[in-house]
Amino acid sequence: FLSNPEDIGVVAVGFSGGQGKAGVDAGPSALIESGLLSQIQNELNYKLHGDDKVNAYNDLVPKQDPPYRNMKNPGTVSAVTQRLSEQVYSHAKEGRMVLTLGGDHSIAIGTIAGTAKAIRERLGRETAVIWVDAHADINTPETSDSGNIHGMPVAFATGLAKEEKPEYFGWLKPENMLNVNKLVYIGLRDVDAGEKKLLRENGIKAFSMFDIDRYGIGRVVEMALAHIGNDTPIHLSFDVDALDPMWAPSTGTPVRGGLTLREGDFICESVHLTGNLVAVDLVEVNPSLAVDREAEAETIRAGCSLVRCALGESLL
Ligand code: Z70
Ligand code: MN
Ligand code: MN
Ligand code: MN
Repeated sequence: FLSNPEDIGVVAVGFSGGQGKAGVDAGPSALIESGLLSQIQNELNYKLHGDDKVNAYNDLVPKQDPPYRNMKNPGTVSAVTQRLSEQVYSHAKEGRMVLTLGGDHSIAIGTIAGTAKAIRERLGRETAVIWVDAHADINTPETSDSGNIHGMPVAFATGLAKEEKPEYFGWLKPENMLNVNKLVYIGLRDVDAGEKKLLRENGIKAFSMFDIDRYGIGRVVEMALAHIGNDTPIHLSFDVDALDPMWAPSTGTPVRGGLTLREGDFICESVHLTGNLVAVDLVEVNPSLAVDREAEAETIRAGCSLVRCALGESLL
């Protein structure tokens, strides 16, 4: 194991500033209230570090935060992800696996920055990222049509988007960065034209829903793991909208034709089995967007299932 198998640091990030819909900031409390952390502690027997209080980061929100390079809320997202990167780093440097509950996917700028740095220092290794999502989230500020930073985290994490100003992600240093060769996508089906160009030009490995239909989820995961290489520390960043809206309807940008819950769980189980998992993000659960209570509960149940599978629940 590349992190202590029994220790987990939990960071609950009640943050929605990377996109425009209210409510995704209530994702972590919904997951926690449904019993996720007590299951991790009492059924999966992890020792939990950190508290179960949700970080709102209100103290970090600037009074004024005008768009910069087309980004919406740039100062807020930068400050929150910088703080989050320090929280994640402090767990990961102690050898704990880190579980981050979002929040919108912009927060992965902070989680990846934190794990990449800690793993470099602790193990002298580069971290790989498995990004499970309907979307590629690799727009640069200039390629983005929406200006929403939750569509840009991969560009900042890899350095494809560069910025010097510390208040606008200039705090990201080489030690926080992810190598594009250590990135692999699973589940893509709604990728912007500018993003497709970035994926192509940078030779980034991506398995779309087409590949999953063609090869099956088993071979796709096998190929994804082969790409990043045996024995490489893995950060799993799971956007719940990778799942079909049948399983996860309560999310900001549902896209039909997605993963079944079993396929999502299988990805998580497979990553657990490598023994190389060092961090997990579960993001974009937005309890307030469901059409009814059942759809909300369904989405929360799916999110909890994914996390438990990544922590080894269903393996005998
Ligand atoms: C689009 C953008 C996105 C999630 C939507 C959408 C990105 N490519 N990510 N929902 N989770 O705005 O850049
Ligand atoms: Mn998405
Ligand atoms: Mn995403
Ligand atoms: Mn295990």
